[in-house]
Amino acid sequence: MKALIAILAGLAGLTSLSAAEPPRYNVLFLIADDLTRTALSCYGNQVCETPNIDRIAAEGVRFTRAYCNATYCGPSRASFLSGYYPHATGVLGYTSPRPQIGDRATLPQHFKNHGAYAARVGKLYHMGVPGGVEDHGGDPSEERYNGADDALSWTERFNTPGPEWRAPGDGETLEGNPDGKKPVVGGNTFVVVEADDGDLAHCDGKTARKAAELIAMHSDGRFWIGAGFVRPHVPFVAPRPYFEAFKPYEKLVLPPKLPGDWDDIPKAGINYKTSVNMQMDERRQRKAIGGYYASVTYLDKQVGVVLDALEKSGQMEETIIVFTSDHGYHLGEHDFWAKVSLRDESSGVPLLIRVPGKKPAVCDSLVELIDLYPTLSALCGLPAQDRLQGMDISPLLDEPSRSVREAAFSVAPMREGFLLRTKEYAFIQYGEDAAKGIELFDVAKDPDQFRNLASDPAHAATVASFREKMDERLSQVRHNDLGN
Ligand SMILES: [Ca+2]
Repeated sequence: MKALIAILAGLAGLTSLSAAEPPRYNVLFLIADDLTRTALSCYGNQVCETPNIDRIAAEGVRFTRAYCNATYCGPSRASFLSGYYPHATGVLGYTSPRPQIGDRATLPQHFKNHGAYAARVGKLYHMGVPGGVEDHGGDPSEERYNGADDALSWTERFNTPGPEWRAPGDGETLEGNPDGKKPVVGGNTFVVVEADDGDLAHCDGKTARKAAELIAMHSDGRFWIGAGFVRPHVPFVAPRPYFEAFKPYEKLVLPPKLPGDWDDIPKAGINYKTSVNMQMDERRQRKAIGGYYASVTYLDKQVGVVLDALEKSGQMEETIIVFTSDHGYHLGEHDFWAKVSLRDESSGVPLLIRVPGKKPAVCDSLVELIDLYPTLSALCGLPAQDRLQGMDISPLLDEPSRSVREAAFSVAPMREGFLLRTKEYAFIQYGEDAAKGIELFDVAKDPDQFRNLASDPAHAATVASFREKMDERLSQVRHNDLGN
């Protein structure tokens, strides 16, 4: 019987492949690196203006409660591109998911298998920034520039190395440099460079132009083009004019600092980068925000280049546009900086989906990046795959007031941290048995997540219920067809 089922399943597979129709739409997949939604004007930022990203928001659906499935590059990208949670594949670091998924198709590969031209420009899977994208000369197609890429996902792929922290200009190392004697350095370090050269000198300018060129070249057939930008990941490098709006840096406002803020945070919940361990005084903190915003406005300009190319190609009404980031970022909230943290600034992501013919809307449903694979497949009429762990959230595009998930689930493997985020609460535990601490925030009353209610007896039942739900969620995630 089993054999018969296998044969029938095999035949069904063959039929669907032989009857493969090209996808109904093109997909233009735009992804930033380390971009918190709080930095975008379409999400309410009053200082950092992002008119091009806002264009997508104005014509598409803007998700206010979208969460990544892991709060740093490697596992987040491996997850939403493969369609499996980090604890399903075990990809918790900076590697490709290919060894774990075998010959199963990734998101772009599914489109490729159904007749689309699938291209990567820049960073889609993990690439070290700046280390992996620094231009050391030679041909950009050399293997050393591919990072933790997955060749099977693409018809073609293009790397766009740039000068990064070595860009000529005015640079300053803000992190670990209290006496100001350290020169500008590489690595995952807070460095600001007000660069002399223009847009095209840097990675994202090259990524935008290459993506624009590919759109023009492939306007007569279906495509899935991913443009992966590296800003606003550190180093905060952008051409000089992008910094002007944020100067003098002294005028930038820091998030509120509460005395004793860390007293109710478990040790594992203190982020890996803080104002304290980075030795950044308030001048440096303000400049870090200015450098980040300059990087975001530079990124926004490059997004505009790609959108203009799409418009010019005449494909706007045949193309789905997605804009997102691999995870969010702290800009000094609780004196935390960067990613990894499971609080909203770091686990929340911008998510904009524009589908031709659908009305612009704002959607407050909880959604996850892992939902993108089944959703884009459904929108383009490609076969659904039961094995995928995300949900098809395309019904939300027609009925944005609906809600499809009770909770979003995200992880910070570096901290053994796990998040369940409902509309009412953020529940975070450290360790699979929560032995390293728990945080519970009433996000309706305390959106900035200042009061940890985990040890409040009045919330004991809520904590117990979340503990159970977390165990269930992890068990569901590990129940899959990968056999890991
Ligand atoms: Ca990242």
